This record gives sequence, C-alpha cells and structure tokens, in this order.
Amino acid sequence: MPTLQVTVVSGKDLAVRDRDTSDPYVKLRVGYAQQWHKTRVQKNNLNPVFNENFKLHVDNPDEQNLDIEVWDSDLISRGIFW
Ligand SMILES: [Ca+2]
Repeated sequence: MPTLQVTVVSGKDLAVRDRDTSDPYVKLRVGYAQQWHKTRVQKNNLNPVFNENFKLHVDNPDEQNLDIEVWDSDLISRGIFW
C-alpha cells in the first residue's frame, strides 16, 4: 500500500482563539479515513514549532486528498476550528 510521509514543521502568526493566545495542534488524514493523526498541543504559542513526522497510508493516490486542519486545544471543549 502506498505511504505518504508528511512533516508538520511550524506555524506562524496563528489566530488568537483564547484571551490573547492559542494552544494549536494540527490534524491530518488522507481521504475520508476515520482516523486523524494529530501533533502534540503547543500551549500558549502563536508561532508553534512541531517538527513531527507522519506516515499516512494511501489506498488510492489518484482520488484521495490530504486533509490538514489546525485547531486550538481547550480543556473543556474539543477545540475551535481554525
Ligand atoms: Ca485554547
């Protein structure tokens, strides 16, 4: 099965989603896979450095997209879509 290797490097000047900062993390998936891969949460950081590697399985390289979302982590709720 083909594999897509992705490195999430960093973010710059991300939006504020808490009082004056955010706790960003990145979610990735290929196609409509149920499982999202996630980076670690970078607390209180609008310029996070992740440098995390992911190997994602691809069933059909001609038809599947790579979905990338950036979220703000919160203790109480699931987070806010960027
Ligand atoms: Ca937060």
